[in-house]
Amino acid sequence: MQFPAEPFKIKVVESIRMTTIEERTELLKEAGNNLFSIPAETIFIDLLTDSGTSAMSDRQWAGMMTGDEAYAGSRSFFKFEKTVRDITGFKHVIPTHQGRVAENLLFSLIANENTVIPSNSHFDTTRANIEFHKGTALDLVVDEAYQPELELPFKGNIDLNKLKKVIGEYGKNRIPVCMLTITNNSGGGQPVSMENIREVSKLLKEAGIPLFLDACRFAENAWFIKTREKGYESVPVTQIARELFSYADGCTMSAKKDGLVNIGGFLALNDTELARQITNYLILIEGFPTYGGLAGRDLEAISIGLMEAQDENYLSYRTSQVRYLADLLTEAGISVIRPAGGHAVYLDARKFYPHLKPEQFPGQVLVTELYRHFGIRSVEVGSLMFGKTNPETGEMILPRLDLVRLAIPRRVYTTMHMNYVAEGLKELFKNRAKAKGLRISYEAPVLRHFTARLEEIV
Ligand code: P71
Repeated sequence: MQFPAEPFKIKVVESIRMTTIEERTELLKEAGNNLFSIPAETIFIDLLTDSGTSAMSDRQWAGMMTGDEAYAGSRSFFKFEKTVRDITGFKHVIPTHQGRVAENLLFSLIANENTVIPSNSHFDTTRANIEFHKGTALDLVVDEAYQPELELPFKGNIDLNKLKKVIGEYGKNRIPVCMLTITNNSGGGQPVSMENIREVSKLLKEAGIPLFLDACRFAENAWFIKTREKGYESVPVTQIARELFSYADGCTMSAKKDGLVNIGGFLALNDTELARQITNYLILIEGFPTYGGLAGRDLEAISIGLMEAQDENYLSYRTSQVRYLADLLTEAGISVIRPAGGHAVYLDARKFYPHLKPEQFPGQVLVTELYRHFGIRSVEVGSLMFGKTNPETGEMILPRLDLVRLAIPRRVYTTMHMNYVAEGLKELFKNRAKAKGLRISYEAPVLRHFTARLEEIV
């Protein structure tokens, strides 16, 4: 079926409230047109992120009640450890309170000023953790990833020729690990094929370099392999997941995505000596190795969530819901990254507002207008997030694309909510010529998009 209905019924509900356009206009003014500074209560549909925003199941909530809160040796930890081992096949399982701590632990031990760490595309927090330790993070995704409208099944793949070149140039001594982000969040939530993972693993094995997966959205990636890659049509997703992990030596994971929980993560790996060192550091910064910054009940909810995320009825619905929204927009002539990603729809804001220059933040204009008129929150992934102002000339250094991400929380919104979002965007698109550009009135020296203030250019 093309658009399966939600494979769940709703047992608990949380009211959402529609504010008035006047209220939202006032709130935007107070927030300096920055949606990170808007109270979530005034948002009707929140598509800021799919991270930590999932609805947990009745079984997960039941697990929360039976979690074992023992400081050491908690029963919930052993269940969590067994689940992660069953899914990934990795020997050592180290719980963390979210994904970036797993990255911090890993790169604290293996990254330094001599190291170069390639990936298809590093996520922001991964890149930041590598660069914090003075390492170099390289994005080697296939060139097709930079062509938004090109419809290909695996635009998250790493370019094997680029990787070969990097291995030839730096070698094993300077490359402590190669990463693959599945799915590739920074590149539009696009999946990596099994063939690509297999080939990368082969290349790296020959060079003696370990492969780590940034596995936040491994289940969505496995589903795309099942539905798009030849030979996997009738292989169960659990088996596909197991196979893709089998080509790697370890993974970092934010369970806030395909763990279907509101907090949690882990690092899993085969290298016993590295695991020992990481565990010692874990005790210093997170907690004892059988809870790692989480409560026993969180470990219980993650164990259940990781399995539910691999349920094929759920994955079919999940990816179809995202595609459904992308298709409605495409039909209306609105440019989005094709094909739809696993967790989000990415709008091309320069195409949406062709009369605005990239210096006028077309993505942020779209984000503010979507909130002002329809109470929908999205996030800009473009000139505001990645652009930089040259401190000497005042000139802006701009990224290749101005995107707006509509990230869909898991099991939270219905198809009717998706229709509402599409209708809102169509309305904005009709009136697009009226939109005015923005300029920055305050920016912090780093990660400016979180706290920047912007004003309308009149
Ligand atoms: C997303 C997030 C959450 C986020 C994080 C930082 C700034 C803005 C939004 C988090 C990821 C991710 C990948 C591929 C690691 C993390 C960090 N994504 N890898 O997309 O997508 O995980 O948040 O649990 O620390 O909105 P963490």
